[in-house]
Amino acid sequence: MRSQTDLERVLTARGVNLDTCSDRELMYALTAAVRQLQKPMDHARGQRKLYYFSAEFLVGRLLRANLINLGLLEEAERLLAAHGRSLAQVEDQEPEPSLGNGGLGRLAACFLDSIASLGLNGDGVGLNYHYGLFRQRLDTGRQTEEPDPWIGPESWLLDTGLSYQVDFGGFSLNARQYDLEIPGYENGVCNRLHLFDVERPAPPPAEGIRFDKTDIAGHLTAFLYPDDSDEAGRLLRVYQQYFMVSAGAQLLLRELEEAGHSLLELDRYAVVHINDTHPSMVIPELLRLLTSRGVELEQAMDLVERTCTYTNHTILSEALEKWPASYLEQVAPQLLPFIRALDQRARRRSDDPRTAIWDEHNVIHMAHMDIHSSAKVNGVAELHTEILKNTELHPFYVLYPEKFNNKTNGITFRRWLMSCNPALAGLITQAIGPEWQRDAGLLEKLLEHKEDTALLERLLAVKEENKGALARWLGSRGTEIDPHSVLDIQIKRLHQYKRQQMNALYAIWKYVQIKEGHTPPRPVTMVFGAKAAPAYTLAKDTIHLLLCLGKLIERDPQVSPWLKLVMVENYNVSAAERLVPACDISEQISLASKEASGTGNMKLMANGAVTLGTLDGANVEIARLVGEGNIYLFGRSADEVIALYRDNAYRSSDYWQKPELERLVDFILSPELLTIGDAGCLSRLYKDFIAKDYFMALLDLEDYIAVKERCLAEYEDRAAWSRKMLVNIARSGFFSSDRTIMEYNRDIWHLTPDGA
Ligand code: CBF
Repeated sequence: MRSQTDLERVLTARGVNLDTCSDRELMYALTAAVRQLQKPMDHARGQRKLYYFSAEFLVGRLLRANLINLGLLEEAERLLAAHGRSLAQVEDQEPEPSLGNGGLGRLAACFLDSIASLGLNGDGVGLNYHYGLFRQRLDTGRQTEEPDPWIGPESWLLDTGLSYQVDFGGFSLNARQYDLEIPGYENGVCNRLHLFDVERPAPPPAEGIRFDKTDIAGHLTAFLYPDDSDEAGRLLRVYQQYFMVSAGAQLLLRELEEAGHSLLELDRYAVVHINDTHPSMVIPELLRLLTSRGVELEQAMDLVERTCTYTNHTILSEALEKWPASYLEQVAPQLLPFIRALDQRARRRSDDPRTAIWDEHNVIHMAHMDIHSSAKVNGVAELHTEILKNTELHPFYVLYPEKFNNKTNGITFRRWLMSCNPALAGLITQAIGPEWQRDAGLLEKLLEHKEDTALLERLLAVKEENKGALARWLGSRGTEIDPHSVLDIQIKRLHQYKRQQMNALYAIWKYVQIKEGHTPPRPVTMVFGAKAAPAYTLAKDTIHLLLCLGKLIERDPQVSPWLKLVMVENYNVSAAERLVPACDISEQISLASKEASGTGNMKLMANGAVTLGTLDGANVEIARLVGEGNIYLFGRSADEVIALYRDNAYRSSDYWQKPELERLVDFILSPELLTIGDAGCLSRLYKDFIAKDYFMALLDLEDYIAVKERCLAEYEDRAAWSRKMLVNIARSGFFSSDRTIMEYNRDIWHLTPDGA
């Protein structure tokens, strides 16, 4: 008789009937069973430990990912199949934790996976947002926002029963600690993501995402990035940040003391990683806690500087947070003397006012505090780090050259290839063996197969299968696409620097071309997935334009057989897992110098998409790795763009005056579009194009159209294209987050892996 597997035993013991329970019941039962089988292994005692503080952890669904890391995936699939069930259907019931916005949060999630998989002792520290960023709806022709609840009766969250008191100006709240377990890849390690929450969260808002932003006790953990267009919203963000870092710092010191270490050994046993500026207040909070326990202030400042490390993820000033001192006076007045002391120390080190923490307008610069008080500061791609050193943070680089270093981002291939694209993963394993699953660098071996026509044909066939699967999934959501068309995909947050608006102008160009009889060699499907921040009007207008264009094209019998424009509603990790394997052309078209790195570019290349992009962020490294013939580059360089800003030399109207461009921009206000769309939204966008265009879409538009057309034409040489796909997959291994984390550890954190 067949013996029961671990999973089966646990499910049977829990009384689960695999034949009769619903998919949802089965999902909850599997969640509970996996949690039970996830035996946390304690790291060796006395080890240095990393605390990765981040406002976002976009972990995605966890069932399949955890099954893979625990080595239980095949067992689960076999077991379910024996009862006529499929894991794919079951996991569709799993709500996706809404704990992040975009690249920043997904990077943090990939990093936690890699930290555990490399056997490193490192936990995440964040907040338990109940309704996430928001759930996006597009059914009214524009974006509307709703709460995105994800915490169910049997979620992955463990209530630790621990809590920490956080004192705000005038009142206190308890931060309750919930944990998500993060198993490493087949190594028995299980780290944690600590998510702090208020004791009595308010129910979801009655309508949309509007709620009383002054009700801190109820709403502190309701939403990620609450609307900050008014002061109450900005203050709420500061409350959130202080709540997260105060609880996290208390947890750290408790663990340090429980391990028997003295506070003076903080830097020896702990690393506090500050992921972007949201957790920056951990610096003065640690100073406050250390001095309240008897450590001298100067000594505490030295200790904290040796303990903290900081990553900068953007040069956009809107994301380099600065808070009026008056906000901190209200939220956490106890921090102000420590921030003042840090500022005075910074001023003793440099008399350059550009490096001040507390400026003459009574504004506190979080990134400045991070740089002065961290042992290391890094950017997230080579170009980005160079821009930080030479331009944006130059005065700091002059002061602390030894602190600055680059750590090019990465992605976990376990989720972004093995899990989301099993057909491609299987094909790769057939060709080069399974070792790449532990070391993505070994994907390079695929280069030996560049002339292997059978493999190249299989590669094309796998892509077709994945496009078919995407078409079925979109079809089940009411959107039909042609799986045999070229899939041209732009999936990322909606922001003007990412230039979805430039891609919209391409769609207009293509529409006009087809109307004039220039049909493409095969149909093209342009797919967008993007959320716009609720208060970012032009971003929402861009979504509106894209939706209008989608409708216009669909209604036109002359154009619709050749062109389709689709916006995937509520783009999130689960949607990305469907889109990434199916993509032919990966749109990475930000204005050079503005995208710090990008990570979607890495996921898409690893799945055999070919990049169409500017020399921005990690695209620069992709281009170097794959070589000229395997990427489509266009647009001005970062140096040219930086010079244009410096000299205030860009006038979008100069470009708009070119008849070919004027025609495209003016189409936004054409009768065809105005009968579909909202005149207010469309004219706002139109005016922005001609009077401002801050992110210079018109600057690169002609080149973009020309190169995209060349890319579509070359797609028709299927044999040559399949070789490009192969080279992209083979060279993507560099972008494994395991490599990134090994570099962080080698140069920044210095943790000892288990078993070393
Ligand atoms: O480093 C991770 C990502 O972070 C951002 O998303 C961010 O929020 N600052 C950047 O925009 C990306 O370029 C970067 O890849």
